[in-house]
Amino acid sequence: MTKVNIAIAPDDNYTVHCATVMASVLASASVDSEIHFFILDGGLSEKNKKRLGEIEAEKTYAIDFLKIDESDFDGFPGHGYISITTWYRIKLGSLLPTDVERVLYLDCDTIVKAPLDELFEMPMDGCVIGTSLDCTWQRFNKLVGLPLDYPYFNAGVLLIDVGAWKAENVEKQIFEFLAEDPERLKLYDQNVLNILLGQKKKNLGIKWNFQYTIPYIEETCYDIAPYPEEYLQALKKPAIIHYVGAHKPWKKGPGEFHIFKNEYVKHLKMTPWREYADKIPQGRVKSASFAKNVLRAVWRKPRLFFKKSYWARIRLERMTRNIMPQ
Ligand SMILES: [Mn+2]
Repeated sequence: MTKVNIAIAPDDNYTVHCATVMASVLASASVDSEIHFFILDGGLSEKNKKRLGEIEAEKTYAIDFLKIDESDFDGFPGHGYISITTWYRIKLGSLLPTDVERVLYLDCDTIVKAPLDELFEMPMDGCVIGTSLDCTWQRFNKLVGLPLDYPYFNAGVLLIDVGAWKAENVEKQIFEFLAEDPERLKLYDQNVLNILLGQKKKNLGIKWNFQYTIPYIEETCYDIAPYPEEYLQALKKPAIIHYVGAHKPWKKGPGEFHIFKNEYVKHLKMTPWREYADKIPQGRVKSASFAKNVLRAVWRKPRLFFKKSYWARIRLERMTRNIMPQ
C-alpha cells in the first residue's frame, strides 16, 4: 500500500479547479495506493469544503483541511492570474500531521494522468524536493540573476520530503530571506525556492510537470535544445499536465485551443461542479495555414519578430505537429 499525499491550495474561486485536479488524481490512481488530500485553507466556504468531499470516483479518498493563518502572509503580493494562495505551500512543513513523510503539492491548473506511486517510492537521494524544469527556465534565470545554465524548476508540481524540509529549516529560511529585504516579495515563492533550494532538488523529468504553451500566441517556450527527445516523449504521454500561463483551458481566448483542453473538461465532469462544463467556451480550431498563423501572431505583437524564443517556439511547433495526441 503506497501512501499518496497531495496538497492543493485553492481559494473559493478555484475550488472548482481544485476538485478537477483531485478527480484526475483519483481517476489515475493505482489499486494499491491510499489517497489523502490536504487542502490549504485560507478561508474556504463551508459549502465548497463539503463539495470537495463529493467527487465521483471508484477510488475512495481522505481529505483534511489545513487552516492557514492569513496573518502569516500579511502584505504578500498576488499578481495578475497568480493568487496569494501560491504562498501557502511554504507552510506545508509545519501544517501537515507529523506522520506525513512525503507530500506532492499540485497547482490548481494541473491534471494528473498517471499513478503517483512512483513519486512516493523513489529514493530522494538526500534532496529536499523533487521538481521538473520550468518551460521558460532561461528567461527566469536572467530575471532572478541565476547562472544561465542553472536548471530552473517550476514550482507548480513540488514533491516535498517533509522530514528533510523540516531538518533543513526551509520554512524559517524562506521567511528570513524575505524579511531581510521586502523587495524580495516581488520574486514570488517560485523564484525564492529556486534561490534557496536550487542545489537540493531532484530532477523528476519533464513528463511530471508538462507545460504546454499555446502555439503562435505565447512567445515563451521550452528551451528544449538540451532535451528534445525527452520533450517529445512527455508530449506523447505526460504524467502531469500543467496549464501554465494566463491562457487556461476553462477561459475564453487562446486557452480554448489548448491541446490538452479535453483532459480538463473530462475530469471537471467527475466533480460536483460538472454543470460548469457546459459553460466552457468551445474553441473552434482555426485551420489557417502555418504561415498565416505566424503572420497573424507577429502582426498582433510585432516585437515577436525579434525574439529568438518565439522562433524556437515555432520550430518546436513544427516538430511536434505530427505527434499531437488529438
Ligand atoms: Mn500553475
